[in-house]
Amino acid sequence: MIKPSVLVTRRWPAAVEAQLAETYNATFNSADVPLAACEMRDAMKRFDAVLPTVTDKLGADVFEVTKPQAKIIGNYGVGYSHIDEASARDLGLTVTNTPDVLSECTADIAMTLMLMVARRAGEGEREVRDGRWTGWRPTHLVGTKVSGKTLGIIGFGRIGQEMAKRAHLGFGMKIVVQNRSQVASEVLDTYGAIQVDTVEELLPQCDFVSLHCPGGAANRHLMNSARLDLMKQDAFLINTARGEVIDEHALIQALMFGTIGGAALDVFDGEPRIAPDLVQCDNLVMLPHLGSATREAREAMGFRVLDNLEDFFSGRNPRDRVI
Ligand code: 8YV
Repeated sequence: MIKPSVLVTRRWPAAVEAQLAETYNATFNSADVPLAACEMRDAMKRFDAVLPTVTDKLGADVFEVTKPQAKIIGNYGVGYSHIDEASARDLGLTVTNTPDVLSECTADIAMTLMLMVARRAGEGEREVRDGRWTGWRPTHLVGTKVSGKTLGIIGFGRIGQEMAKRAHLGFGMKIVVQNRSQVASEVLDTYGAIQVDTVEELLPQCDFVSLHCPGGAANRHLMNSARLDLMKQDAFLINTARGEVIDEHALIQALMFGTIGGAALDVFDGEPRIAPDLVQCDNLVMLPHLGSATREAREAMGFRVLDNLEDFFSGRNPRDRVI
């Protein structure tokens, strides 16, 4: 039997690449440089499966192919707002993602960010490294207590729930959630959470707000200046979802004028480009999209793509089909 051809657009963990090479006629991107749109379009014509990541923009232009060879896009990652859904549907492509296997690690990074910004860990680290630390004093880098506070979670899917588990069971936090559909009461009860209908209702109640909703057009600038104004003046905003969910210009204003306490971001609009003014904000923690960056999660994500490919090429509906 001829092995299907697959294009892997970035370097993946070695164990997964080895399995891909054994099972498929696999082409790897040994330079690990993101493909240009024209190369991606070319890939749609030449490979049975294309395996992209968040760094590949699969906009409508990439799908302007009359007879694509590609039948499946096996995305490495749970979020897929970088793939133009309408065009993929028009071409009859199957698109899969990698949920579950990164939920715990992404929630761990959201907790890391929440603790870092509240306890001023980024500022402290910069101070120590710069040789500016003059010693202990009662008024030095005094932050905000996290334990027992109220955490608002926007988007209560798998990652949002892992965040609630850590915050509620580990830190005794009260949990308020906003989600586009009603969450089952037994799920809410597990985390002592209450659900509110709107983001407007959630924001004024919370000491911390963590974003766990999908990106894409529907949630672009969900946190805009009007909503940032609804946050408490000493509240913190955490984003491990997608950069576009926050209007960064409005966030910069809020941070600079101190209308919120601070923010912590793992994702950025137009990343890896960072808006220069963000860098000026001391009450901001920034990480370079590390949500799923553990050996365990990254391998599991790769093997989950392999599971989806196996289903697809055996004529079954892939378990993580999203389109
Ligand atoms: C991934 C993520 O590493 O899975 C996601 O949606 O945001 C990341 O944690 C990245 O998307 C890889 O494609």
